[in-house]
Amino acid sequence: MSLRSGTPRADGFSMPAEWAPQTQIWMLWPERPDSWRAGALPARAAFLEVVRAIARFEPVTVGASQKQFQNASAQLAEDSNVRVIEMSNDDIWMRDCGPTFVIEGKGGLAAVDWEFNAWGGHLGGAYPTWDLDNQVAQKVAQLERVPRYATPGFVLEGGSIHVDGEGTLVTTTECLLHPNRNPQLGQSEIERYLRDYLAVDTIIWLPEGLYNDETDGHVDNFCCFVRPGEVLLCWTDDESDPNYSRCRSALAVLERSRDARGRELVVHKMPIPSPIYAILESEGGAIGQVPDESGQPERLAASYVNFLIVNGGIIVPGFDDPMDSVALELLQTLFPEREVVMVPGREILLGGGNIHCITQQQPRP
Ligand code: KQY
Repeated sequence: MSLRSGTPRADGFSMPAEWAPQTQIWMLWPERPDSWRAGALPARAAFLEVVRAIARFEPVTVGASQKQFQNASAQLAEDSNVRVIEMSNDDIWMRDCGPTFVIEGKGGLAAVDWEFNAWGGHLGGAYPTWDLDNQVAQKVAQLERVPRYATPGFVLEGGSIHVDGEGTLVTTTECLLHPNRNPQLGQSEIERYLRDYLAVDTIIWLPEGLYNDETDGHVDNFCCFVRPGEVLLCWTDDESDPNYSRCRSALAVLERSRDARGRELVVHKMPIPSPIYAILESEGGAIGQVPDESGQPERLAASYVNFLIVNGGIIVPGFDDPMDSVALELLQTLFPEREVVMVPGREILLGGGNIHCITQQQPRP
């Protein structure tokens, strides 16, 4: 399919909100041994729960490496709403390496293929090479026979942006202005890419994302739109939590922002779970905390905001925490017309993200 030379905006395309009708969800099968413990078996079990939860609502396509294609196919064979395809990859983060789909009024669908550098390239990126992940968006676009807009040299991950589908985008300075993404560009030049490729008019810059997020503060782990004019923001009242000031700085920005239609934003607060640390669960059952460089156990960036909206449903990670039920109830209130399904989120969190990070929705134009 064609590589388009202009920009989506010039051709009448824009990025719809996640709650717009979808055709399917794209995912990638866990394999990488330095991301996933114990031969990736616990991660695959968690991943399968996510796939099956989504497949209750709409079709899922799972890309697996040539080595894992038969295994993934066998494990998903029972589910007629899931197809497995062979797709080389470096890891499972389809939100970030996959395409951002854009639609246009006459039924058109296209894919934006951002440059992907594994959250920082050689300046703190997660893996030494990322060329397979960087081809994922192109492959998805070709499989779906949709035109593709590429941004060679401009790095962006899908998890670093959220849109309301009515011209507003929310992101974080911590991520988009990080020198390991597009050091040659200033804020206004980065905004130009967002305006041209996603057709947004108003960009809300939160200072930071959640503490210790491996992505340098992806907004999809911290704050999202729940409908036009309303956002959901991670929240803690614990002054000793490093997220305390991050949540307040974000709230201050949101409270003085107007969206693209001139509306003030209603901010809903989503509690974060109690601190969760990386624990090494060995086969024999021994448990030990993984210390960081300073000898402290590593705090994981656990968040209920990392949920996925699907047709008729919300798929949200749970952490076996007292806040799980609070999060479920709040999401059910915010999305009364959708069924909220909580699936265990710890194993995917150990790899550095959660349900929103491992999925990419394809809107129905
Ligand atoms: O989008 C994400 N949260 C993925 C981060 C993965 C970092 C690699 N371990």
